[in-house]
Formats: sequence, structure tokens, C-alpha cells
Amino acid sequence: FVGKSKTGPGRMFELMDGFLKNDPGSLQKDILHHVEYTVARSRFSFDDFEAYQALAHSVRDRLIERWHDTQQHFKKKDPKRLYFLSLEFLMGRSLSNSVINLGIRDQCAEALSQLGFEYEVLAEQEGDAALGNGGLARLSACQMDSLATLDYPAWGYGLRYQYGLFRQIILDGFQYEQPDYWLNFGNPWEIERVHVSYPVKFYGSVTEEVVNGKKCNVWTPGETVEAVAYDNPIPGYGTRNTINLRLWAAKPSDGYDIESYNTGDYINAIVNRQKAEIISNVLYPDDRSYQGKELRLKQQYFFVSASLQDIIRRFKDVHGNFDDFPDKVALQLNDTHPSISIAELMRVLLDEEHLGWKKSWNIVKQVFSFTTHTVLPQALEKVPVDLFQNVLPRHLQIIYDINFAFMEELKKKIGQDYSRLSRMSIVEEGAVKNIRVANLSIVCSHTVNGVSRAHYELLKTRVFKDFYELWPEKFQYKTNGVTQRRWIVVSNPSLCALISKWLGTESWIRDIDLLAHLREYASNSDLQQEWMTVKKINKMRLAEYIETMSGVKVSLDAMFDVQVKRIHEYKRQLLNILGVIHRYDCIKNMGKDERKKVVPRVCIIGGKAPPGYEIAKKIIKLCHAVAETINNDDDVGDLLKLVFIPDYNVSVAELVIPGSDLSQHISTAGHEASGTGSMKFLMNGCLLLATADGSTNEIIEEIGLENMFIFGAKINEVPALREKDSTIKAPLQFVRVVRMVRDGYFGFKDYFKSLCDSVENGKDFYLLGSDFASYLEAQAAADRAYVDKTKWSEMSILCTAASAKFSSDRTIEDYAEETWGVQPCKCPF
Ligand code: GPQ
Repeated sequence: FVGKSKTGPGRMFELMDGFLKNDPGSLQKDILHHVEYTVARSRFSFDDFEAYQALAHSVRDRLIERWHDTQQHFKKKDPKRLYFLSLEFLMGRSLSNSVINLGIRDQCAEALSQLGFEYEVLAEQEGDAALGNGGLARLSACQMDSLATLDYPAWGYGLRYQYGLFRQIILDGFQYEQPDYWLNFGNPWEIERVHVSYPVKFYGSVTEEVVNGKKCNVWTPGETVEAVAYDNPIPGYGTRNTINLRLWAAKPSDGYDIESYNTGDYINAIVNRQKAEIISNVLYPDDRSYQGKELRLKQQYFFVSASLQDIIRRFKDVHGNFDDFPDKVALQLNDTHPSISIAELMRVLLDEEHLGWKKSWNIVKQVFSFTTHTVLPQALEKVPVDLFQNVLPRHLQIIYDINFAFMEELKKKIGQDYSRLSRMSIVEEGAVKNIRVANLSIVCSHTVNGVSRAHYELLKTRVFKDFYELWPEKFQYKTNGVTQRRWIVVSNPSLCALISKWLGTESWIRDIDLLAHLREYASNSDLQQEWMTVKKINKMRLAEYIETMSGVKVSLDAMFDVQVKRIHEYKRQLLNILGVIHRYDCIKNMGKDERKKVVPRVCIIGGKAPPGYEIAKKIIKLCHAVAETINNDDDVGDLLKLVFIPDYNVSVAELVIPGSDLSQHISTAGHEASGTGSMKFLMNGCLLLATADGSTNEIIEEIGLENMFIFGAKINEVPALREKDSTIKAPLQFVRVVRMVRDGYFGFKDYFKSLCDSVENGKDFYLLGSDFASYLEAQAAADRAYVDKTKWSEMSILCTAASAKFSSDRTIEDYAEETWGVQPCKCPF
């Protein structure tokens, strides 16, 4: 930056007065500047929210500097870039995370305190960015943090929904959904790029034409919508690298419809243009059940088309032809949601770049990698062919051509095995013809990843068995991970300080393997005492929150037992509630002396039910009905409380997880692809009560069965148990607690009938009955362990020490090396 020209970057830099400074005094000046000129409030009078806005803008300025330098550096080096395509990113709040990653938290706190504000109070002013549903979306967010921290030249691409995931309102114990118009109060973390915009086309028809003496398919689209970029800087920790999450918003296109103007229908013409914005209006709240809706397909194509135009433009800025494309571009498909990008890239190379089929296909099959996040068949997307034909006629043709070539190749390998051919075909035949998006993704990607080892085994042996047998080398797994920056440093500052004190360094925040050294002190009574003090502080925060949200006073001496995640039958929140009823029933039947031995519990459940999922909504109501009975029973008092935490989201998780003693991950074995909540609890020294499902198997390897409470059928036992289910009887305790619900002990007898039916009379698909006895045993073991405070604190320390493997830093390094082939590209400070 030491240019000599008066107008060159050097002079510019001088005028800027160099980079922004991070001492409290400079921060204070910047904050006041933003109060006055950005927020436009007088410096004599501004409230907490306005102070938050000014602080956020001061932090954003620092992000922008780093973001510019990073992009400049990437441009200069032109490394292979990773493009992470995802329809969902669950970022939560940005302020607290940014100040940690920029290393300016304490300076900000000091600057604010001199101005009469408290940093923590301001951080609470920020609403969540909830552009995603659950685990899948939060995983994208954790991975972006790791990509930035590890200096990878990566971009995230997604949709800028105006309405994020609905807010959950509980009235009389029932869930209601309220729109989350999150942009209401502005969003200082995004930068609108009015000049970065691309037309995205839909509908229309395809005709065969001769262009330059060659037969071509020409798509004449029927609608054009403009995609405008909104950039969200993602800072790395302990590095200058700040990468970009580019989200697209739909705007009416500049081209106008002459027809309607000619008819003089000016008002309607404008109204119709406005309809374009619908595409990016709202996030679909039902993950795991694909509905085949037109709007969903349009959302998918919209963000994919804009992203690819952007990626190809960036590539072409530097490269004259497409030969190097696979060496410079890695496209990661986060589940099948962005998979239409396969057909889109093929279309661009064929119809716009005129590379011919062979060359185009050769490029396409080298750039895509696909990660699947489920084992549930209903979550595998299938798009009705009629819908496809209408919305994206040219893409459908291309998919048919890809499928034809694939079927021919397959026939050569396996012969005329028609049932296998039809199972593997991208096109599902039947009354309604469908495109199987997962099959398309597997056929066209160089790598298919599962999200845990157990998931990988299921992919190989069940879900994608045919494909595994054909291409075993394509299949891999990268066990999920979460970022310790958000899940320890941001959300549990006291634990963070304690860990750094005992390890004698803060390096573990970047180099997570160092955490394992905590093992050496796990039995040290000083550490144990300090550790449990930190837990107590976090339990206090959580108890206050519970009292404000639900009016229930809970005892800090009780074990805080938590299950927070989306409500789904396979996750078995119902098993948890039935377990609570059993505990209640036991206490009620105990004599005075027996009661003295009871370990007091606060059972905490939280999570949203997809709006159309009846049974999930009934589970929420049951939780409230049971809580009402138990919490108002003076006979039970502090021995047992049940609370439902409403509107569970990322910021609520940041409060709940550090304050938990025990957490439950109790899906029917073989149903949770990985699970990532467990990893956040583990990092925070919370013991796990879990089934041997998803990534739990790998957690067991890290920490040992003796430090966890594992129960229930194993993955390979489940199919046989299902067969047997109608003949074997569920244990008596199970029959009894279900009967209590059925008989109206907690009211709402008719309403709960179908819920009871779903686990009885041979219909217990998720095996609550057959796992019940072993669940209760695991709970009893947790009670026994909790009584021995020394033992419990040692186990808690061991949990954190064993969590290193489950950092998203490890996941991302594995992806970079084994799947994407990208190298770090560190921006000099
Ligand atoms: N997951 Cl398919 C979601 O959160 N939403 C989805 O639509 C699908 C998967 C979860 C999955 O259930 C968890 O087991 C994983 O840990 C998580 O994705 C991230 O891979």
C-alpha cells in the first residue's frame, strides 16, 4: 500500500488514516460516530438497541477491511476455491461471534463501559438470523466458521429469505407459528450489492434449431427474475481471513412486459412484477419431508443459477477457456437441495459455452461433491416430472440425457437386471413420474459423503446399496463437527477462561486437539471444584431464564436434564416424556424415607414441530400437560420439575447448553444420520444419555462407555425388533404410563388418543416400548452417578477433553484434503 501516485491506493490508504484501530478509545470514537451518522441518533441520547446498532456497525467496518484484503489476496493467488452451496444457513447472532473472532471483545466491553453501556446487554439486543431449520443448517454455519479460521479460499452461497424459520408461540400448551420477519430492524451484517445481480429464467419452451451449422436446443424462457447479492462477511479466528457468505434475494427484472403496458394496465403490470420477490420470501419449515412444490423448485434453481453465474464470471475473469475449471472450482452440494446445479452447469457449458456433451460432462463430473444428511426415505427429494417440465424444460431434457447415458453404462456392467436398473434410474416410473434428486447427485458427483461412520455404513448397506456396489470408491464419510468458537468461547466464557487457565494457553481455540490435555487434570480436586463452580454459574443463568419464560422456579441442586432439538417421532421426545411420567409415578408411590434418596431433577425439553406435523405438535402439548400436573403437585416439590422452553433457536441454545448437567440424544438407532447437538453438550462438559446412533458411536470411542449412559437397541437389532414388535409385550411400566395418558390423567384424553395409538397396539415403529426398560436403567445410572459429586465432575471434565474430534475444524480439514482438494490461502496481516 505504499503507492506514490496521488490518486493510487497508497494515497487512498493515507486518506483512510490506515486501518481502523482496536484500542478502546478508537472503538469508542467509532461507536459514537455511528450513533450520530449511521443510526442518526443524538450522541446525548441513545438507548441500548441504538448502542447495539452503532457497535455492530463499528465491528462491521473492521470486518469489511479484512474481507477486502482477503478477496484481494484470493484474486492475486487464484487458488482452487471451494463453493459451498446450501439452501439453509442457521447463523444465529453475529456480534458476539465477530468480536471473538476479531479478538476485540474485551476492548469493546471497555469502550462501552466508559460510555455507560454493558457489552452483554447490547449483545442481547440482536435477533437471530434463522435462515434454516435445524442440524443441517447449523452445520453449514459451523463449517463456514471453520473454513474462515483455517484460511480456506471458500465461498458460501444461499438464499436471503425475508422470513426465516417461524417463531414458536405456545398458548395453553399448543404450538402456534408466527412469521419471523427478521429484517424488520435492519441487518448491519449484510452488504447489499446492487451491482452484483444476475437474471434467472424460468418456464418457456425448448426448440431444436440450427446454429452455425450445428443442431442446438434453444430454451426460450417465459419469466425472468433478478437475483441480487447480499454479502455477509465471515471472519476467521486468529487470522485476517474473512470469507464471504453470498445470499441472493429476488427482485423484479428490469425487462418489462410490453404487453401489459400496452394494454394500459399500469397498476397490474407493477403488481405482477412485484410477484417475482416471492421466490426468496420464505424458508420452508418442514425439513425432512419433501412436498414437490413449485415454489421450492424455483427457490432451488434461483439460488443455484445465480451462484453459478457468479462463479463462472469469477473464473472467466482469469481463465480463457474451461480446461482448468475442475482445478479451480469445487462445488459442494449440501444435501440434494442445490443439486439442480448439476443440470444447470451442464446447460451453461452445452448451450452457452458450446463445449459439446463429452467435454461438458467431463467437467461436470469432476467438480461436484455431494453430502447427504439423512437415512429417512421421506426426506429424499423427488420432483414430479410434470412440474420439472413446466418450470425448467431444458434442464429436464439434460437430466434425461444424463440418465440415458448412465443407464446404458449400467446395462453394460450389470446386464438386464431390470429391477436394479429401475431402482437406480434417475427417473422414477409410475403413476406419477419423478426425478430422484439423490440419484442424480450420486451419478454426477465424484464423491458422496455421509455425516458419521454409522451413517456411511447405512448408506452402503441400505439407502444407496446399489450405488455403493457400483462405485464403492465414490463413498466416504466426514463425521460432523461443531465450532468451539461459538459453542465454548462465545456461549460459555467462564468455561473458556477456566480451560485456558489450566492448559496455560488459549491456543486450543484454534488447535482443538490441545483440549485432550484436560484429561491429565480430570481428577485434580482444584480443577473439579472450579469446574463445578462454572457449571453452577451457568445453571443460575438458565434457571433465571426458565423462571422468566415459564414461571417455574427450579432448584440449582437438581440435575438439569435437557433434550433440545427439532420435534420428530424418530428423535423420541415422547420416550423422554413417558420417562418423566414414570419418575413422577414412582415418587408419588414412595414413602418419606425413600423420597430422601431421590435425586432431584429438572427435565427440560425444547424444540419446534414442523407446522404440518400433527403428532409432533401433540408431543409438545403432552409435555405441557404433564408439566402442569407435576409442577403444581406440592407432594413432589423440587424432586421433579418439567419445563418446555419455547422458541428454541441458536441463541437459546447458547444459554441452555452450558447450563445442562445431562443431555439426551435418544433417537431410534439407525435414524439420526449424525446429530450435532450432542457435540455441543460434550464440549460444555455435559454428560450424555444416548442411543448408539449416528455420531454417538464415535463419541463412545473417544470417551468410553463408562463415562456415558448408553441404552437401547443397536442399529442392526432394530429391523428384527420391528418384525417382532407386535408379538413381544412392552414392559409393564411402559403400558402403565401410556395408560395414564390414555385415561386422561393429564387431561385432553381425546386429543392424546392418536399419540398413544402411535406407540401401542403393534404400531410402535420407533420402538419406544422395547427400549423403555433400558432407558429407565440408563436414567437410574445417571442418578447414581450424580450423587457422587467428585466422580461426576471428573466425568464432566472428561467430556470436554474428549470433544476435540467433534470440532468442525477437523471435519473441514478432512473435506479439504479428501474431497475438495483445496489448500489454505492465508491473507498476510
Ligand atoms: N438434518 Cl435431511 C437436518 O437437520 N435437516 C434435514 O433436512 C436433514 C438432515 C440433520 C440430520 O438429521 C442430523 O442427523 C445431522 O447431524 C445434521 O443434519 C447435519 O448433518
